[in-house]
Amino acid sequence: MATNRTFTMIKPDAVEKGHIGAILEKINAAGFRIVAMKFTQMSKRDASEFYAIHKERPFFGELVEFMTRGPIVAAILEKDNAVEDFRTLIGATNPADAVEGTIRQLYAESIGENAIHGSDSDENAEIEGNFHFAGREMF
Ligand code: FUP
Repeated sequence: MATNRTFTMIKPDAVEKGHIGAILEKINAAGFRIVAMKFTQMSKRDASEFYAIHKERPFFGELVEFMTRGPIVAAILEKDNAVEDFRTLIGATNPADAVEGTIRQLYAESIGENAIHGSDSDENAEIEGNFHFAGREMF
C-alpha cells in the first residue's frame, strides 16, 4: 500500500476538554506522521463550505454552530493507507458504536460532538486538506 495522506480536525469539544495532547499521542502511536498542523477557529462561512455536502440534512445548523464555537486543530497526516487506517483509529461517527480504544470511543460524547474528523476518501482528503492549507501543495 502506497504512503498517502489524510486530513483531520480535532473538533471544538475535544479541544475544550483538553484532549489535544492525548489525541495527538494516539495519532503518533498509530504510526502517522504530522506533515502540517494548525490551531485555528472556523468561521460560519468556513464550516458551511466544509460541510456543504450535509447542507440539506436536519443537523446542518447544529453542526455549523458546533464546529465554530471554539478552536480546532487541523492537520495533514501521512502513513501507508492513511485514509482507511485513520478512519479505523477514530472509530464510528456515533461514539456509541465506536470500537473500544478508538479516539471517538475514548473522547467523544455524541454523534453531533464526536471529537475528531477523518477524511473518508483520498479525493476528500485532498479537497479538505487544501481547504485548510490552501497554497501549501500538500497533495
Ligand atoms: P464522519 O465521516 O464519521 O465524520 O461522519 P459524516 O460525514 O456522516 O458526518 C459529519 C459530521 O456531521 C459528524 F461528524 C457529526 C455530524 N452528524 C450529526 O450531527 N448527526 C448525524 O446524524 C450525522 C452526522
